[in-house]
Amino acid sequence: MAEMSERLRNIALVSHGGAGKTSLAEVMLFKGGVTTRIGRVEDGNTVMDFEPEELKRHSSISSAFHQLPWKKHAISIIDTPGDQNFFTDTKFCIQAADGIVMLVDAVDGVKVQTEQGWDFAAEFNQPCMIFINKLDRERADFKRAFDDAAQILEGPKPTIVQLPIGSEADLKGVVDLIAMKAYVYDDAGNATETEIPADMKETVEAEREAFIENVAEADDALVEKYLEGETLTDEEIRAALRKGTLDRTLAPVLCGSATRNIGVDLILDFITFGMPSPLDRGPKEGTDPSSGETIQRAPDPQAPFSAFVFKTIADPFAGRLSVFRVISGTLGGDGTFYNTQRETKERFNQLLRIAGKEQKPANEAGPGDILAVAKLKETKTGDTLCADSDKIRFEPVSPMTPLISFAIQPKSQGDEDKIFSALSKLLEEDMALSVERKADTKELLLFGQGQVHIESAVDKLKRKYNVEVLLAPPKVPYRETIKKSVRVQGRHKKQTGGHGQFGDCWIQMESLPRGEGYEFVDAIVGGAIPKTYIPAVDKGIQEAALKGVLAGYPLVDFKVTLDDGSYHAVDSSEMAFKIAGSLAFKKAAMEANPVLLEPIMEITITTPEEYMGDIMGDLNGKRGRVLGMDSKGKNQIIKAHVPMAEFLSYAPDLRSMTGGRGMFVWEFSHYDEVPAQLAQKIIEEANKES
Ligand SMILES: Nc1nc2c(ncn2[C@@H]2O[C@H](COP(=O)(O)OP(=O)(O)OP(=O)(O)O)[C@@H](O)[C@H]2O)c(=O)[nH]1
Ligand SMILES: [Mg+2]
Repeated sequence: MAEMSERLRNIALVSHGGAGKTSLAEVMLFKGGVTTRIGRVEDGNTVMDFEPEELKRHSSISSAFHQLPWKKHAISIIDTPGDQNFFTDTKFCIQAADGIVMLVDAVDGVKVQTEQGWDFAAEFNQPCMIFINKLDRERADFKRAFDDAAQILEGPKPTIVQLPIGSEADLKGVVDLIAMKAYVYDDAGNATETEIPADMKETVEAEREAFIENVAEADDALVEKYLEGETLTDEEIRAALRKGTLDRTLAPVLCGSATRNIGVDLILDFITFGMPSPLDRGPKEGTDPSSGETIQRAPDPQAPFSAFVFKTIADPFAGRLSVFRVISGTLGGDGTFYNTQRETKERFNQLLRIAGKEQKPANEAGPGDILAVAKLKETKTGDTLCADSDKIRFEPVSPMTPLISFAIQPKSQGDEDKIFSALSKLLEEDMALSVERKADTKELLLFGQGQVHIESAVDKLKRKYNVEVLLAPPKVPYRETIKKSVRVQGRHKKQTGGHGQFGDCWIQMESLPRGEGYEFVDAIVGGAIPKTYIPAVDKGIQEAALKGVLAGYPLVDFKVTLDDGSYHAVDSSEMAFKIAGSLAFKKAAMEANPVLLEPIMEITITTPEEYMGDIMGDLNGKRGRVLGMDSKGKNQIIKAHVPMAEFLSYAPDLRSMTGGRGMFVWEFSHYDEVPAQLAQKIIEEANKES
C-alpha cells in the first residue's frame, strides 16, 4: 500500500473558464491509454464533461475525476470548472488534491479566476505548476503570459522550465531547460527529440541560466555550489526543482497546446517526478471530538482510517455518491466507518473509483485515494469519515458566499412540496446553493454564485427531478422606522351589550439607533394598568410592528415606554389590552415621521484596471458609495456600500461590463433610509399590491 501511495499523484487542473483544462485532461487520458480517441469540447464527446448542461454550454459546470497510468505511476486527475459560478466545487477539489496544474491561457493571460484558483492553492498549501496553454492560437504570446503570471501570482515564483518552439500556427514543440533537449511533435502528438533550433540558442542559454539560478535558490547546498561556479547535474537540478515546488517557493512553468497535443507527455512526466505523492504531503491536523484536542493523521496505511468528503454527486444510476479523499489508514471493500460531524456510523457496500461518468469497483482504499461510496444515509459534503475506534474531526471548508438570489415559484400549482424535496437533493450536491424562505416577503429564495449558476440549477431540477420552476428577481426586504418621538393613547372600548372589552394605554415612542431592534419599557406606576395586562400591550405592539404603516414592511429600531393607562374591573382582558397596544402603535407610528429603510450591502469588486472607469460610473449611477480602493497585481479592488435593490442583478451586469473578468463578493452591512422620491414609488407599489 505504501508503495502504491508513493506512486500516486492527485492533480487538480485549475484555471479560468476556457483555458483548456478539459481538453488537456482528454489528451492525458488518451496518452495514458485510457481512451482510444481524444474527445473535443466542441463536439460534446469528452470523457470529463458529460452532464447535459456541460455539453450544452461547452464548458464544465462540475468537477470530474479520472485516472491514468504513466511510467509506473498512477495519476488521478480532477478537472475543475473555471467559471466563477461553479468555483465552490473547484475550491473543494483543490483541498482534496496533492498538487495543482494551473493553466494559463497564452492569449488571455492571467484572469481573475486564475488568481482566485491560485489563492485557493495557497489556502490549502498546494504545490503548483503552471502550463501555458493554447500557444498554437492566433495572438498567443508565451512571454506575455509568463510575465503576467510572474507579476500577478503571489507566492511560489513562476519559473520557466520549457520554452515553446515556434508560435501560433507554427508551434512545433518545446525546449526542455533541464535536459537541454528539444522535442518536436507530429500531428498525432508524438514527440521526436531534435537539436535545439539554431535561432533559439541564445534565448535558451539565457533562460537556462535564469532557470538554474532560480532552482539553486531552492536549496542552500546547491546555491553555494552554483556560486562557486560548479556545474550542477541534471539530478541535482531535478531534486532542487522538486523541493522548491513542494515547499511552494517555485512554480515550474511548462508550455504547449492541449488540442494540438504538444507538450502533454512532458506534463505527465513532470507530474510523476516533480509533484508530491500523498506521502510527501505529511500529516493532516484535526480535532479529537471527545477531548477537543488537536491531533494529526499521517498518510500511513497502518494508521487509523480517516478521510473527508469533498463532493456529493446525485448519480442517476448509483444514487447519491459521497466522494472522499483518504488521509490515513486502509479501508476494506465493504464495512462501516464513523461520521464525526453526524456522530453516527455509516455502512457502505462497495468502494467505487470514479472515472468520468462511470464508477468502477475498488477493493481497498489507502492514503491519498480519492474514492466514492453510494447511498450513505446521513453523510454530507465536508464531513469526516474515520475509524470508529479512533475518531478525528477535520474542519470542513466553507462554500463561497452567495452573490445572487432568485425567488422560485412552481410552474404548476401544488408542486411546492415536490420542489422542496428536489431542491434539498440539489443542495446536497452543490454546497454553493442555498434556499431560504423569507418570512417577510413570503418568498422561497434560491441563492447562488451567479445567474448561470441558478439557471443551471433550474435546468437540473427539471432534468433530474422533473420539476419545473419559474425564476423571479427576489423582493427587497425593506424595513420601516420612525424619526420623531411622540406620545399617544391607544384605547379599545366596546361596552355595548353582554361582556364588554376595555383596554387603555399611553405610550411614548422614540427611535433607536440603526440595528437595535425593539425595546419595551414598563413605566407604569400605581397600578394604572394591572401587571397581568402589561405583557399584552407589549405583544400587541410587536405584532402590529410586523406590518409598518407606510408600505407594510416590518417597523424596526424603536423604543416604547408604557407610562399610563386605565382598566375596567370586569371588561378588561389580555385581548383588550393587546388591541389597545396595537392601536397605540399604529397611531404613534403615523405621527412619528415614519420612513422606509433599505438593506445596504458591502461589496468588494475585483477587476482588471481597464474596467475601473465603467465600474465606478455604474456604481455612482446605482447609488453606490465607494469606501476605498486598492490594487493587487494588475487588478483593482473596490470596496463600496451599495443598496441591495440596485444590485440584484449585479453578477450578470459585472460579467458583461468586464467580459467575465471582474468578480465580486458581498455581504449584508446595514439598513439605511431610502431617498424620499424613491421611497414614494416603493410605497405606492407596495400599497397597490396589497
Ligand atoms: N487552439 C487551441 N484551442 C484550445 C486549446 N485548449 C483548449 N482549446 C479550446 O478552448 C475551448 C475551451 O476548452 P476547455 O478544455 O473546455 O476549457 P476548460 O478550461 O475546461 O473550460 P471550463 O470547463 O469552462 O472551465 C475549447 O473550444 C477547446 O477546444 C489549445 O491548446 N489550443
Ligand atoms: Mg472544462
